[in-house]
Amino acid sequence: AKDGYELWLDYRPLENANLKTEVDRLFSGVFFFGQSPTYEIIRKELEISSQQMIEKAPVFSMERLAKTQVWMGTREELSQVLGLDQQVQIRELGEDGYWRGPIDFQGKTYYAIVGNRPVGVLYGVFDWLKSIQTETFNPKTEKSDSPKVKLRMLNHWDNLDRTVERGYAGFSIWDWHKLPGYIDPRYIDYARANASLGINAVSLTNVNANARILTTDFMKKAKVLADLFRPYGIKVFLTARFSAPMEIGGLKTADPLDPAVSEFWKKKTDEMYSFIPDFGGYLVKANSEGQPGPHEYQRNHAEGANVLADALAPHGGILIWRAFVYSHEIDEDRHKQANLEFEPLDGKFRDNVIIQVKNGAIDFMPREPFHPLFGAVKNTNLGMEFQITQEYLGQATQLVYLAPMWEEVLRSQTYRPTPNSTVAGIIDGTDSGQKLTLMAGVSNIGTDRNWTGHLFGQANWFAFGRQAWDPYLTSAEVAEEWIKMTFGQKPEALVKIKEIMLESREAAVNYMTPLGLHHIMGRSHHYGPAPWVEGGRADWTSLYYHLADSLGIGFDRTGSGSNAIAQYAPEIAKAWSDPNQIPEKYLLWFHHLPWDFKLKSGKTLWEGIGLHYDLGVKTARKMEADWKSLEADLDSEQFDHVRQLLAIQVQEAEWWRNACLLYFQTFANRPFPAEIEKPE
Ligand code: GCW
Repeated sequence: AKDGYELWLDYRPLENANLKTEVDRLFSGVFFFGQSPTYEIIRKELEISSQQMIEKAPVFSMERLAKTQVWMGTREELSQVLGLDQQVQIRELGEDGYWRGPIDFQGKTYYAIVGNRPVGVLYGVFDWLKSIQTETFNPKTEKSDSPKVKLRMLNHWDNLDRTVERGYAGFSIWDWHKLPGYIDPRYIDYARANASLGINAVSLTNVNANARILTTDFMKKAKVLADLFRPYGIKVFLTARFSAPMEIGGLKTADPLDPAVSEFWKKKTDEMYSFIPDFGGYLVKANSEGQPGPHEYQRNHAEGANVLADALAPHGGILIWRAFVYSHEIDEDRHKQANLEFEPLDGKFRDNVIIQVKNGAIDFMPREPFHPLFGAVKNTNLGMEFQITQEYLGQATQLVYLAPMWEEVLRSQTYRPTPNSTVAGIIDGTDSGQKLTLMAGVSNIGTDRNWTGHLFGQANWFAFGRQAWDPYLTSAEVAEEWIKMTFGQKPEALVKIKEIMLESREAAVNYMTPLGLHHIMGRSHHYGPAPWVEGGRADWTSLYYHLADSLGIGFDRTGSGSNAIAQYAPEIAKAWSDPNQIPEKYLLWFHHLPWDFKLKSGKTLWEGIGLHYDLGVKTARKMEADWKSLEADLDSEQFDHVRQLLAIQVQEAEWWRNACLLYFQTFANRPFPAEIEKPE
């Protein structure tokens, strides 16, 4: 039975006889043109995969020609056997790209996997193995690929005591207590999984950072992980607490313009690089939700970020500064705060700074319009922050495939800097022109045997990596790859599982927050519905967001309200200000409307809300029924795991629908539409 530990690298025995013969032949003679720790890793991956797929060890040939079937190496290493055109073509694939395909040489055809660096070869090998796993491999065709985003990064919100903020899959996999002496084999499997997707950077620690992360003892621990990850092409980043100069540096201030403070950051950073010569850099959350930052000293975000950026620059390090800033002390729509603080600073950040922006302006809701910072600045590097862990999307009990949500955000048209610009084009540099590009995902990984709690959480880790590599992939093609690699090749299972995945996110939006509703989850834990929550900080209550009363519902962010809509390009601001023109999925995000407002369907707003919640529940039930129909096709342990969780998901969907509709009815004072199941 399968417990999910192997992730998508669960190389199943090949059933297709032709493919098996072909793989057998190729694995019988693999030759490396050079030497590199990364090639050792490739050898190990071929050993694991070959044993499992064809029940044989691969043969690593010692001679370039006679016994060899497959050539591996960099463009330079293979230069004698590559044609000139091919060399040019491969060079253009850049640092992380790869080419794989047949090469004719002295009357024999070899299969070659070539990169510009060993890590490119590694990516090529993983892609090759994937093509075998998904039965799409053809030794006669060539394929080349290269990532569109430079930093493809996981952010762990892991605390030093191994608790994980918003983690639903057990504890942190980083065992700081036993480091640096003890290496958990899981670290290696983690690196393999990431490298198989092209993820090349990880921030190990929570953005709500502990200053101890920057102490010498801790650096020694982090160094062990950095050394382990290096041959996989993965760089380590750490979170820096802005007040560290006081907490661990003995200073009286953390004022970024104080010379002693910049000296602290310089020394600390030099020390870090003495342990980790290719250290990635720092990730900082400042002046947000009570975290310390430059505002304490009347300095702005640029002044705060630049002091750390200057310490990193001589080493080639990068400073990632988050745009998730808001404070209840500012009497403004929370939606507006990031733009209010960052737009005036455009051009003031150092070149090695990236501002990491959440996909939407509020907080990882089931659906948000794209963040208005994308497109609003011209001379600032912007990176994307997605949340893989399902804080607001059912946590670890619900199957919600997030790729359609990310796809929706990435394809959103920003109209700036050019009329055709999209969010993807801004973060990958094609529209923005920025060279330093980043996509980060808040990890859903923990100590659970299957890593992510819910087996389908693995699909979100997988999809994040794939979309970070190529933001233009469709969620459907990514789902298909993952399904085949996880469940095998049964066509009926493939079709049904794909359907379940592709409808899951819209289902969650429907039974949680349809028509632009947002942030009506339970206070602080964010699990389950609680549209009635009040008290405490205004912007942490549900009432702040839905504003239901006897007349209507929704947050007016148009000119008659907070006017957050004006932070978007004029094309958007104009169209979306009209409740009859705005896409209905964003309706109540921007408009406060009467309960009898007419929707495109001809139904009233009140009826529409009821129908959406009800549809969400019905879709959840359909997902459960479809899954149950696959019992004979699936591994029993995997089947049962997901079956039980889907039963919980159906209950939770009903809970959401019933709670929200009964609560909103106390304001709307109208009967439920006749076609829906009555909430109770
Ligand atoms: O989504 C909110 C979470 C906090 C988190 C914060 C952030 C790390 O509820 O737990 O803190 O966002 O992104 O900084």
